Amino acid sequence: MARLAFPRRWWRDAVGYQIYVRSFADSDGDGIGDLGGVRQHLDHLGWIGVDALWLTPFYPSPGHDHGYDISDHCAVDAALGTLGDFDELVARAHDLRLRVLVDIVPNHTSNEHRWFQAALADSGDPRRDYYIWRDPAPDGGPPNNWVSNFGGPAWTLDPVSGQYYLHLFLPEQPDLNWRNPAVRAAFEEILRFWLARGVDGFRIDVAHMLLKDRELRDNPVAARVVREPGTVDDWNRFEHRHDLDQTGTPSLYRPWRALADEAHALLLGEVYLLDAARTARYVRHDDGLHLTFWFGPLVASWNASALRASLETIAQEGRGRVAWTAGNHDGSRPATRFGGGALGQRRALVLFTLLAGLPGMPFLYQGDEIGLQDAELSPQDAQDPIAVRAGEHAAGRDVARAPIPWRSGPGSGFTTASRAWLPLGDAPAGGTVEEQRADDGSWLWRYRELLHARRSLPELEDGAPQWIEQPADLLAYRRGPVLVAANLGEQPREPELPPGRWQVAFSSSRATGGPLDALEHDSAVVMVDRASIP
Ligand code: TEU
Repeated sequence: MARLAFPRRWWRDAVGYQIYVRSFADSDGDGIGDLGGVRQHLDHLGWIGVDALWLTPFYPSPGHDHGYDISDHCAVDAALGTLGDFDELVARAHDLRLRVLVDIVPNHTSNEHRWFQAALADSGDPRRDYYIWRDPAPDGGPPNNWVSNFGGPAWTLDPVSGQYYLHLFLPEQPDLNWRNPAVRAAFEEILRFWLARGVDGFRIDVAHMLLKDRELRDNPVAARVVREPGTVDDWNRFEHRHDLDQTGTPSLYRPWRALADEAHALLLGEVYLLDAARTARYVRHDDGLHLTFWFGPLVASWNASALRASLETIAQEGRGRVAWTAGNHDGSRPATRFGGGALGQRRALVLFTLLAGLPGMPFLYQGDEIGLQDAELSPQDAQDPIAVRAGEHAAGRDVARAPIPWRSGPGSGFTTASRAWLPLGDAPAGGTVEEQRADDGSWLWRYRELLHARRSLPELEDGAPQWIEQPADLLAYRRGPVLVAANLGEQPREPELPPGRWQVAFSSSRATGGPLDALEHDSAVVMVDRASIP
């Protein structure tokens, strides 16, 4: 597969876009989004002005965690297409100068993966040691107190061998043993496979979780038990001292980095730690990951000083090696989190404007560019294992996974099937991509204007942004001749601007071009100092 002649570090000025493949577009009428559907809608991404797309897992999978339980890393799930479809998608994306990132899931496999099947069949098989097995505790129970991210114990008994295996997610997602060199070698092969097919990088699932404490010591209890064990709250009852973010984990990526650098490919980690210093360890060294996601904005409340604190520390620690995101397929959408309706949509754009000016790579999650809100789903529609297994409808992640409303009418332009895998819901009037594209006052146009303004900014240094003290509810930072300011309050307010001839290059709420008097409530601007530009 031909590779685009990219300059090194193509992601320095790039904007990413996350595609949850099952819900983006269905090209074969089975109600499930697929690779063909992605290919057919690439022009949408080019039009908005993104540079790279990240495809969530499309590999063969029994689907217990919708693709994050992989049974073959080097193939395409029949419901989502073929390797030929993947090649066509990459070729078409490259024609449009869009880079393609694929999701790599190294923490665990599906229990149906041939490695785990071999491990189950014969405890003397070398692949037994690809996973983490332990004898029961003296009372016959699990070997330690670790719990699964999705609730319940992190250990399941294999009755045949009498040993437990570890799974920090579902029992159908056994954790790999990254202390085994054969596992490391196997993943280098997987990377080589996709690099040879022309991918431009990898988003690495739970990149901080691969190594576990050698002695599998108990985790300290962090909070009192408020609910019965077995709920999704189990995870938060512990301090995760021994089951994740172990000392050697960042350096596991050294050989990956060598492979990626040779191909000018990006390594982007999902390091969900919410601690800036610990997160930055994964990108601090030139043999680590290139970028890490920062999830502070996903848990932030609508408060200027709290938001600034979350962005400031990681921008400092991460030194430009940060991927910024306001939403993804694992939680509530920003427009809903920040109040819902038009107010929530306004705020989501403010947040994205703030993220888009920081050093690093901003990512949009599909649908956020049209101001999509959480889908309203009834418990019987639930698909997410968190909702289905634990009966935790409220905690389910389906709300952000509903299919994209491309246009009005049956199937919403997503599918020709009579039912989609998750209900389509009714897009509010003017809410579809087609309608918004025809209306230059729409959210879609504003996101596009932001990305186009960003592209036309003068070249910016990677150094940490300089935060400028502001009146309450406002926040602002400067990167040389560029300044981003936001008003999170309910009243219009004038921001404090440093000396300069500041002009508005983008406004989340009004026309651009002139100077700035006051920032409307829940609005943000990108400004350029004309005095400092030749
Ligand atoms: O998510 C990892 C994950 O569960 C955390 O980031 C989670 O959001 C955090 O701990 C808050 O509780 C990734 C995928 O994005 C997700 O879809 C998968 O289910 C999971 O890994 C397992 O592969």
